Amino acid sequence: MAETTKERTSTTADAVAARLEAYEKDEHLAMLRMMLLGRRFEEKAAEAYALGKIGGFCHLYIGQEAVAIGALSALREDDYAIAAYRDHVQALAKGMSAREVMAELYGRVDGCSKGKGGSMHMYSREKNFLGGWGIVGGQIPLATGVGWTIKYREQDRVVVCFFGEAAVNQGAFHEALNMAALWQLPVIYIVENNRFGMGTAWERVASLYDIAQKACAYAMPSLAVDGMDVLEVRSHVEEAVERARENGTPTLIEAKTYRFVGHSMSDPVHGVYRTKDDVEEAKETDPIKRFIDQLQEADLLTDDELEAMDDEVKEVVDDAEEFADNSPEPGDEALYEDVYADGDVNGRLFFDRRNRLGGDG
Ligand SMILES: Cc1ncc(C[n+]2csc(CCOP(=O)(O)OP(=O)(O)O)c2C)c(N)n1
Ligand SMILES: [Mg+2]
Repeated sequence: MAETTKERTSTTADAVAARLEAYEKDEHLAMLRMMLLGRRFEEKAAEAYALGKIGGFCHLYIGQEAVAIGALSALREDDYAIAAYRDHVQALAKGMSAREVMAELYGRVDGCSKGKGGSMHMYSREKNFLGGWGIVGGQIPLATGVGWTIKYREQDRVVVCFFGEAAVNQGAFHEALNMAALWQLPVIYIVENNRFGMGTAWERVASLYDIAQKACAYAMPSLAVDGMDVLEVRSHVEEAVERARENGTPTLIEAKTYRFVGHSMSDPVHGVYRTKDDVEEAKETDPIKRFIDQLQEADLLTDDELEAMDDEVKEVVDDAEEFADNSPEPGDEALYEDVYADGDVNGRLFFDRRNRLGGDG
């Protein structure tokens, strides 16, 4: 049985220096580029939404980038990730193209879900990004199922599952974690605690504020990390991934973070549940700015490199916007397509290790 651990993490100067040392310069720059891409991509999405080019729900991730990029940088390409509806940046960080994500936001045929899912349903089988789920907490038992599949197929893979803190009080969370710990499934559960579920503060709905402690009930390793620090997130997720690969030990990680934008595009940035000053104060911990400062203090990034990176990322985003704009809307016939699964997977379970999905999927 796994030991229950409750670690304290730190962002002291020594810890930061050690983490900066742990990766090559190009790895640091790749993480920073992905954070900038996520930010610029969503700024563009907000613009397009305001212009009426994107419809339906649209939940932005601005402020939380260090969590997705830190966590997903710790994975290999063949590992899986699954997320809630705040999923654009996770999709990009898992390797999906800005074009297919933007086209999905626009509801166009070249989107990753053929324009039928929209903002909450990013998905790529090729990149092992398993969505994009709109039901709060719905992806948590799904991740446990993916963990079970990995174990059953004896694969050397892990799955990272992202969800908000508001999902933690649901029964599904407890059932899923209990099974993962009991069966020793290679799942890393990452709670993105941005302090609010829509307009409800975590303290108003939680009998126990410290989310990491909840894993004690399942004898599962757990810890809290500073979710505004990409290197801190990455280093702790790497340890969890190692445990998961070695013997299938799951981990619960609470990433303390903050969203700088409204719950969705149709919600105000601040209002009854938080003040303008609260948001401005939180912005001082902007994860992108913090990472830039860390890199520059360590002489790993010049102003020119940063400017060139930002220009390149903006070009990628502009190209994605143009691509989405030019992609056609799905025709009426698309209503009847993809309603039921095709082929052998429909309605049958195979317990003889045949891989009915084909390939390695
Ligand atoms: C089962 C369920 N109940 C309610 C909702 C409505 N709803 C959508 S988002 C949300 C808040 C979720 O907050 P959290 O899990 O903290 O994620 P965050 O939005 O902060 O990223 C709620 C209640 C839903 N989508 N699904
Ligand atoms: Mg939340």
